[in-house]
Amino acid sequence: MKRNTKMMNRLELTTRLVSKLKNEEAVIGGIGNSNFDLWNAGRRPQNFYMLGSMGLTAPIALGVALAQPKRRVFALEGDGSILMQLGSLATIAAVNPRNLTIIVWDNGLYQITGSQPTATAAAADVVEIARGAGIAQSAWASDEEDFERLVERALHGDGKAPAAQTPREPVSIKDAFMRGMGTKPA
Ligand SMILES: Cc1ncc(C[n+]2csc(CCOP(=O)(O)OP(=O)(O)O)c2C)c(N)n1
Repeated sequence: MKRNTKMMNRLELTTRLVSKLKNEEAVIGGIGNSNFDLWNAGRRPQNFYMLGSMGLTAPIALGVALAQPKRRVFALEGDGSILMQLGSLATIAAVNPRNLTIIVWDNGLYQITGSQPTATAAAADVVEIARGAGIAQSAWASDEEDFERLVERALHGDGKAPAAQTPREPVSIKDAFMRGMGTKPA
């Protein structure tokens, strides 16, 4: 299913995430904009500002999550960076740490180096890739409220994959029903 999300502001979402962290959760900021937005969302001793290497945010976060299983850990990564290290998704799925959440800011760009398009601007779907790697709870955030709902789930859920939920995609739900009713061409 093609994603159906609204364009959102990365700094605003980072700020919404950080404002929900009340238990010294760790946040690993990826290279570039993910990092700068984390910095600007307010300094916390539990923030790790990973500078330099694309794709290392999720592996570092995995290490923190395994070392401190009682602490919730968030990785903030750009789409270009996660695309460079897709194998880490399969490793994370295999290890299956219940306390780790990876947030990918998918702008379809290598923005910080000149806004060259990434593969997600063409055909790749990061959420489908993550699901295929075995991370069953992967989901698109369709808007800011949906993002907060997913953060709450990460903070208060038990990390187990939920039973299938209706995707929050009003237009595709309506279109599918209309096709089922024969009032819209297949
Ligand atoms: C292994 C590696 N290759 C290339 C670079 C140069 N580089 C730094 S940031 C960046 C683009 C990052 O794109 P993305 O992760 O999508 O984040 P955005 O800039 O869109 O926020 C590139 C190519 C690097 N730092 N490390």
